[in-house]
Amino acid sequence: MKTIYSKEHILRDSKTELFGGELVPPFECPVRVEFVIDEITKRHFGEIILPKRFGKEPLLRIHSEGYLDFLENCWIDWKGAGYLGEAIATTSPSKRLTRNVPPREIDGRIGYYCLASETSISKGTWEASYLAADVALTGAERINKGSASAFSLCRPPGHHAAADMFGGYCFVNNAAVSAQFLLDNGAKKVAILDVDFHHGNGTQSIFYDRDDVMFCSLHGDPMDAFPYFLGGNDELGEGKGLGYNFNYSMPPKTSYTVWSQALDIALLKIKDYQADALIVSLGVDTYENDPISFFRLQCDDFSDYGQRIAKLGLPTLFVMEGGYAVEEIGINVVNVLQGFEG
Ligand code: Q9C
Ligand code: ZN
Repeated sequence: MKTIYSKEHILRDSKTELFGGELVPPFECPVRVEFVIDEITKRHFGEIILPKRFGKEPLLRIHSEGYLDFLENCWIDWKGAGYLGEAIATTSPSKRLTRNVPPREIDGRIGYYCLASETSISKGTWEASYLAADVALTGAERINKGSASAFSLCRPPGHHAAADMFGGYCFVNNAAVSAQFLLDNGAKKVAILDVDFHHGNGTQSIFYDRDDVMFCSLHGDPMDAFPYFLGGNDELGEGKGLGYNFNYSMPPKTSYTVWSQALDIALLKIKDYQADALIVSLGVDTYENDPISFFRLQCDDFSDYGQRIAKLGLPTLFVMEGGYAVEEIGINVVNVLQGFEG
């Protein structure tokens, strides 16, 4: 399997994350993908190739123009306001602040487009996010041209990003952009399997009323885990999307025995759906030693579930999402990919 990677992910190098009332160095940091590249190299796991550039059109199929303009200009506008730190939203539309108009002023704009204020916007964030989408699209194009599989080593991640909202370390929804690209280039149905520890709220919301993308997510129960306000098992889709969204939320300390039972049920849904291609939102923050998550998967379990996914026999694009135990992130990611290849 080929890996698509650009070292320019380093353009996303924010210094701050709002965590426990402090500004700390972000969990979503550049060394994450360097550890993955090191492991791919060490284990001779296939070629590493550069992304092509696809322009903004594929992003505009998923995200609103106003949102992409905001991402592109946020850092400039923030500096222009004379602020000294990184761009952080301090207020957002909410239950009883419902005026649905993007404000002119940057504090208002960033709040309008923000779903969680742990994530700071810094110089280079837009450039890296745009490039991460190209990494994903390059993988999707290979799948479209007949490859059995590809690994898009995206950074920053994407599954929390909605049509017009960033947060949870995500800006552009790489998996959603890839799914739409496959549909726009001949696929009739695409399934997205999200195995990141966190619910893929962005991906769910983007495809919630559609039947041409099935979304299945395994994640920490939103009663206990970010993103808190979406991801319940009773969210099944709406309109013609009803019956094409499935959430499998699980409690703290969930073991692989329980997690893999949920996976098997999700894989059955995907099998019955008869998709033309599968996209795996691959977060390895389900690992037992992940610093911000609470499942208990061990390194070998990642190989095992890679194998189970392969049994679907679908052309499969793996898109990198979360995983913050940086020492083991490479091992766990390559275990999934190697398990898949058998
Ligand atoms: N105390 C991804 O894995 N912070 N994003 C949670 C919990 C946000 C994770 C704070 C976690 C976002 C792509
Ligand atoms: Zn995650």
